[in-house]
Amino acid sequence: MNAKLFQGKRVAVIGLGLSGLATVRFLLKQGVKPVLMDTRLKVAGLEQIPTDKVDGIYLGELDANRLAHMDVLVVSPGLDPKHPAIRFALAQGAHLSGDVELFALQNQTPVLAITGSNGKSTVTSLTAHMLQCSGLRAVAAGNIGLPILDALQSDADVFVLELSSFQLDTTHSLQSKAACILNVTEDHMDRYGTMAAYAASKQRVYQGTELAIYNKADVLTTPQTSVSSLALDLAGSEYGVIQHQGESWLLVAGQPLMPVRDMTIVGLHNQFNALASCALALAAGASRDGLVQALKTFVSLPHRCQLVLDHKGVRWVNDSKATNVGATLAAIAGLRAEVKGKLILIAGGDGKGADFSELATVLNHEVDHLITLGQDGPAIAALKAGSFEVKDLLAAVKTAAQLATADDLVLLSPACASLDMFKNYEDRGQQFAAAVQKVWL
Ligand code: UMA
Ligand code: ADP
Repeated sequence: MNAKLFQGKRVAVIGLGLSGLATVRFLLKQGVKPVLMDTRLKVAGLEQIPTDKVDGIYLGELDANRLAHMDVLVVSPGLDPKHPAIRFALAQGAHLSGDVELFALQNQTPVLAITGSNGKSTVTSLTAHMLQCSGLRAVAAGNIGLPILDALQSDADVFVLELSSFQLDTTHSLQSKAACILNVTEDHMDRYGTMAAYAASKQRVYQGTELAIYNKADVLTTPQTSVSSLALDLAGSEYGVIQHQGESWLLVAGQPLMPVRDMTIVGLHNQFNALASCALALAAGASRDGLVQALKTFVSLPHRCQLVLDHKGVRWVNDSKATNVGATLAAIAGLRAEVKGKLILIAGGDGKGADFSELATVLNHEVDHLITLGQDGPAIAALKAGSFEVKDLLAAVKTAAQLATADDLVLLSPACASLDMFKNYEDRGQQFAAAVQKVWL
């Protein structure tokens, strides 16, 4: 369905968070007068919308009958399209859409699309940086934070889009120069129920792409449809990490690019992220010099294995963005080798229905002390004898401070979402940094 065809249709925007409000602004510009709905009774930012320009604002439980009168439902990523009222309306013939779909119908600029359970934001921002270092106007948007329909207003040569499975579920028409699934490990089981359903959602990123870039070591990322593809693997012969001039180098498009030690990001998972970013950026016209310059100057994103304090020989690391088991495993694998003393892990929060048993081996062999908090803290604590269960983050930091001595590293890498106790993962990371300053300085 073309965006123009929305004119004259009854359109509901369901969910009025960042992407919902951007959708409303976009529709108003298109001359569409949407109905606005949100299941929450209070929504920040709603006051920016002129009430006379919309066809009603309904807060609180969704009314199935009202929805059933709509032609198009633009559903926010945070709201499950399997909500009974939405399902009812779809069964009556309403069309399901989302902000990325509206973007896709309108956009004329080349797109790179990135998804995966972990590494999306790093690869999205690094790829955009590579394109910028190559002299192109690249704009990073989507799940990374800038609503995709706000990005559409920018004067860009390339859009680098971070797409969540939630966004992909309502996207049908996206065309891209290249699309990448970095990895698929368990996440969002409260929405999908099975890994097969979650992986199928991720696969949607390959629809309409000219090049599917995937992770050879992760079968769930392999394209399930016939499309030109590029498999990435640290040991690959086109893209990989090789020994060259006596040290490890990134191999990119069959040629050595630069020594790994010259990159600002560290850890094996980040070597993979670097290769994926190179492949994506080259597909959108980046130069090899641009790749090198970007990898030498990229500033890591906050809340991802970020050192917040190194004092009295103890390092405190904020990995609040580790909101699933795979991310926490990657953080421990990336950091353990460089910890001379004990590794003290703070974990727990809202597990989104995850099975934590995959953490057990690492908790028992790599982690010296485990401190847990939050709704699913007890399930994680049960995996390691002698764990400390605490009531909040300040208590977790105080407990870690009692256990820590010189050469130790205290890692907040929760393997869980933050929403049971915090506004979001940034809030959790900031509260951790503040507690560390208070307790350890
Ligand atoms: N919500 C309701 N009722 C509603 C609508 C939403 O209770 O009617 C709740 C949701 O359950 C959620 C919260 O409100 O807890 C926000 O949901 P939303 O759909 O309004 O979200 P936005 O503010 O539009 O932000 C979304 C993405 N959020 C989600 O997908 C949950 C942001 O990704 C993204 O940066 C933003 O659009 C701009 O594109 C955040 C995220 O947590 C970082 N993403 C998940 C993740 O990375 O794991 C998928
Ligand atoms: P996302 O946007 O997918 O949440 P981020 O780039 O923000 O990903 O990284 C979140 C966390 O995931 C990081 O703190 C790190 O622990 C882990 N991580 C990053 N890249 C990878 C990867 N390629 N494979 C596994 N884990 C990763």
